[in-house]
Amino acid sequence: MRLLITGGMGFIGSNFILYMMKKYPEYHVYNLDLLTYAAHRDNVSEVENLSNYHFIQGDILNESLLSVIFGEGIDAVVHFAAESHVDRSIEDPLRFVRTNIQGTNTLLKVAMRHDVKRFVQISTDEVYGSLGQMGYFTETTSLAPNSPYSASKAGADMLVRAYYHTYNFPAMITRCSNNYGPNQFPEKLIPLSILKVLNDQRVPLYGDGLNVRDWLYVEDHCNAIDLVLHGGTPGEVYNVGGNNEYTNIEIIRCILAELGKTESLIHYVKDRPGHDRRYAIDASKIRNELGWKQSTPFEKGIKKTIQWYVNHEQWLRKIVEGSHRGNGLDPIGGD
Ligand code: NAD
Ligand code: TDX
Repeated sequence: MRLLITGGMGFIGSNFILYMMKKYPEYHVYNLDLLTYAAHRDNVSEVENLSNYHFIQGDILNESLLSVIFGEGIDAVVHFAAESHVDRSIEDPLRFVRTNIQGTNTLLKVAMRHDVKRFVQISTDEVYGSLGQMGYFTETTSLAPNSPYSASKAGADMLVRAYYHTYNFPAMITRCSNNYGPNQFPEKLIPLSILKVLNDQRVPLYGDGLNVRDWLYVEDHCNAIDLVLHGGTPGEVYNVGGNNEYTNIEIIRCILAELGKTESLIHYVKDRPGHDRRYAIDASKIRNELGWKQSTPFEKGIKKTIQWYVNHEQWLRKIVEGSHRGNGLDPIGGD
């Protein structure tokens, strides 16, 4: 199998590469990543010298570069590359339209031209909008995105759907809840809070701190993607979620307690505009049809995650210094 992974230097993509190369040592993995601010070269250092790992620095919008990569005989694509942070999307929606919508279309177009056999679009529960206190998102819940980020992901999902229906292109979509674990860029709630607390700085808590997210350990997400890649049905959507609903203040309190710090570090700040109140996923379809199950309880996953950041001070320092994307790169094909 020759597998193209886009966005493999980011958080989930890098965890997926490590997971796949361990589980399927015979696969050839091609990692196409633009190396934006969210990428970290150390994320895949474990595999970078393997002869079946190939890194290409480049843009998913670069059609000629994509043609060269697909010309290598790519069988399947797992598409992670995206602008992924809601707060940044509020500042600069167009960047999200460009990467997430236009980029996905370019990738689909070239993948189809090269007769790719499987395509997995990594989407998000945020495309469904916001829940009240009750209920869960299912695969048939209407899309109602509320941020420029989730709108751009919904746009990409609609293109994937259209390529399946119009051209019979064998694409599938996964929609996952909030991930946490190693390699997550410290702009997202959990790594940001860990970083702040480790430095005795205050943690910004938006609004009343009672918004709810459904947290999933990243390795459990990787396992779900693996199942969809190999056993999913083209044209189908699969929700993936942890059944780990916590308010944001509960998450921050947990991190403070684990690191032995007091609640004086909690800093209530102005709410995020359009802030979704609650996300919660019904994952019964992927459990029943593909046999997926979550294996990391939140209590265990959060401890492992905090310990990872404590042990990877160098990884964090590179981000602070701005050297995390590496130096002296030799981009292939330009972008
Ligand atoms: P991330 O921001 O950590 O990583 C994104 C990666 O994509 C980076 O390495 C970046 O350099 C790369 N990239 C960005 N623009 C690119 C372009 N034009 N061409 C090539 N590469 C480009 O993101 P993440 O948190 O790992 O999320 C990965 C995917 O999973 C995204 O599609 C996101 O929408 C989705 N998702 C994330 C979560 C979550 O909790 N983080 C939950 C559900 C779904
Ligand atoms: O400093 C903060 N303070 C705070 O209270 C930050 C960064 C966030 N928050 C709140 C906002 C959310 O209610 O914490 C919650 C989680 O925020 P994020 O980590 O920014 O994640 P979220 O907006 O829920 O989106 C994430 O999950 C779905 C990812 O960033 C998306 O890529 C994914 O699709």
